[in-house]
Amino acid sequence: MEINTHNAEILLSAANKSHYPQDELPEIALAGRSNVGKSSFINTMLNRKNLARTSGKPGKTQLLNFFNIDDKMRFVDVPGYGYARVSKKEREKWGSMIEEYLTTRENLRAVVSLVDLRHDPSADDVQMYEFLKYYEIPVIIVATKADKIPRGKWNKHESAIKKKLNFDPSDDFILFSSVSKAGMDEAWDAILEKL
Ligand SMILES: Nc1nc2c(ncn2[C@@H]2O[C@H](COP(=O)(O)OP(=O)(O)OP(=O)(O)O)[C@@H](O)[C@H]2O)c(=O)[nH]1
Ligand SMILES: [Mg+2]
Repeated sequence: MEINTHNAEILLSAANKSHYPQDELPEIALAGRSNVGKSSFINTMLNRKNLARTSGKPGKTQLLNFFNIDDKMRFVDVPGYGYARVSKKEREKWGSMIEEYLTTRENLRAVVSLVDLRHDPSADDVQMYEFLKYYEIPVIIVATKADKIPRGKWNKHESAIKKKLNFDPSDDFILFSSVSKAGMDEAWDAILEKL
């Protein structure tokens, strides 16, 4: 598929199913801990500075944000998990919003699940991966902030992450940096393959 990735815009924000776009366009959702770099990933992939709003403040993204890409596909920016300063009630609301989207959305082709290359995956990261595997949702693991680790140590960090996730070798694993744009072409290849 030929996609003009420069032709992108925010389409809408949704709290539940009744707000989702009603058409057949394929969607790729971004999941990961708060602050891992989901919104930065979208901006980098679309060559935009701040289309998906990023901040140093975790918990910024509260709704499902749908981005239209050239009227051919969408990115869905999902609020991050594992942000400590939210109430139990908010966490539950978050959980049902994500679960509803991931388990019922027919447009969903794959989830890009982001983890921080520097650290072992959190319990939440492991749980997200297990959830996606359980529901047989195709997953692309993207290890972000690779610019913060010297190249010579990438392998070691990759192995540690795979081990902790109990990574299925048939899934994609991509080392990525929104700063250096490392892994961008590989990520596009993996995404286009899922559409
Ligand atoms: N060095 C470096 N910093 C990054 C990278 N990706 C994101 N960041 C920084 O990490 C912080 C969080 O990035 P966001 O993209 O807002 O993270 P998010 O996952 O969307 O966060 P929430 O919306 O809160 O869930 C920002 O300060 C980014 O500039 C990366 O690849 N390298
Ligand atoms: Mg965000």
